[in-house]
Amino acid sequence: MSQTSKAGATVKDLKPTDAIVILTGAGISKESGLDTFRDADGIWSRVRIEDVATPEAFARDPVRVHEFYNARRSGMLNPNVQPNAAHAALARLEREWPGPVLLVTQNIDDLHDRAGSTALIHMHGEMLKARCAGCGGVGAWREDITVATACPSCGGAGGMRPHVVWFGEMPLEMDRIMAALAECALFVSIGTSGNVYPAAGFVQEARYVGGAHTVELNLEPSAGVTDFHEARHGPATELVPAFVE
Ligand code: BV8
Repeated sequence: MSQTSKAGATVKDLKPTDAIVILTGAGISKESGLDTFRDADGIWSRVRIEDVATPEAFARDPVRVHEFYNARRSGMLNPNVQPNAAHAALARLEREWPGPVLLVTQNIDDLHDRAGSTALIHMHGEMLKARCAGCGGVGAWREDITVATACPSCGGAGGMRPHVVWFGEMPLEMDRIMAALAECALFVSIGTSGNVYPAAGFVQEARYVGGAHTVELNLEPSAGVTDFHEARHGPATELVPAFVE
């Protein structure tokens, strides 16, 4: 990434020691074949959050919640689902930018990991990990989970769940994220509709606490587009490599 990005003067001149924080959402994985949530054909057009993505739903109907996540997990494991040019560009930025780069994703897929990003926080958890409600053990997980699945750590059955953050649950590593937002010089939000908090509030934290220059790269204006210094709209596989160059 040059001293000023492709956008030239509109993007603050960054010093090589400057820190960059990037937030991604479901839109960055769309061109890899994974559904978003709030687009017309999105996940929440087919199921209600209250039925499949809250602790109350899991307590009420664990079979239905397991079916929902088992279907999404097998979709993510489809060999046709591969990291795209936007994931690759962000991994390249981490390798090539001399200052700190932190990638915070709302996504529970492993496409950033497979693209090579390592300074990476999955704030809403990871689909390819499972957690035991009994002992709290977390481990890699690629098979279906059912109410009969026993925990590989404690042997208890019935408590295994996807290691994802449901609505009403605290996102992961929030202290580390807030500290990074308060220190960054550039905040870039990619492929998110800006509807889910606390992630949707990160731009304000970066801009007004961190003094960062803030950029939205999204297919269309997000709910928080007016919070950004600048916004570019189009597919992530075009916008992100151009921005990172
Ligand atoms: C919490 C994991 C507190 C599971 C998910 C104010 C402050 C704090 C909380 C709240 C608040 N107001 C309301 C809340 C509660 C709630 C919330 O935000 N509700 C919303 C609906 C109003 N928030 C929470 O519950 C959070 N927890 O606050 O805890 C707390 C405090 C103390 C103690 C305990 C708890 C937890 C939220 C996390 C929920 N889990 N997912 C799963 O994935 O199944 S959220 C879910 O939404 C996904 O993680 C997803 O990533 C996330 C955000 O969606 P997006 O990624 O933005 O996807 P979306 O479809 O919406 O948009 C896609 C965008 O991409 C679109 O703009 C589209 O135009 C664009 N696009 C499409 N194609 C492309 C593209 N862009 C570029 N290129 C393309 N090709």
